[in-house]
Amino acid sequence: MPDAPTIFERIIAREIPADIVFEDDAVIAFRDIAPKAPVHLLVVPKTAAYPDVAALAAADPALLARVVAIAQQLAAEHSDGDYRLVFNSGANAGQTVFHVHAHVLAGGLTEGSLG
Ligand code: IU
Repeated sequence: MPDAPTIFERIIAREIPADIVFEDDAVIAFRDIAPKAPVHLLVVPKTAAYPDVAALAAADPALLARVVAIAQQLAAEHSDGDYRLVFNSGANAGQTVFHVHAHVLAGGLTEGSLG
């Protein structure tokens, strides 16, 4: 039996609301409901086939590249073009939704930089 739909599948199906900022045939992006930065967007491939970024990279690198390109485009549209791209992978790294997604964090990121 397939796994129950994740919250992102329900957002893609418009079963629950989200503040959608981008959508095409393969990808959707919306504002994170609990923002960790002035701009905090999630870029989500519509397919539920991949639980994390490594699975996506192995199976469909072109789709991962599309996610990154959309993240860059959205950072330019919603902030100054600079951004942090985060893929939590695994519960011990804070992943709660096992449908691959990129966090795009932008605006006021000077403090807490990993660099
Ligand atoms: P994570 O990398 O799996 O931890 O990210 C899941 C994110 O999904 C997290 O930042 C939540 O705030 C966010 N989110 C959301 O934007 N809308 C929702 O309805 C739910 C979670 I539930």
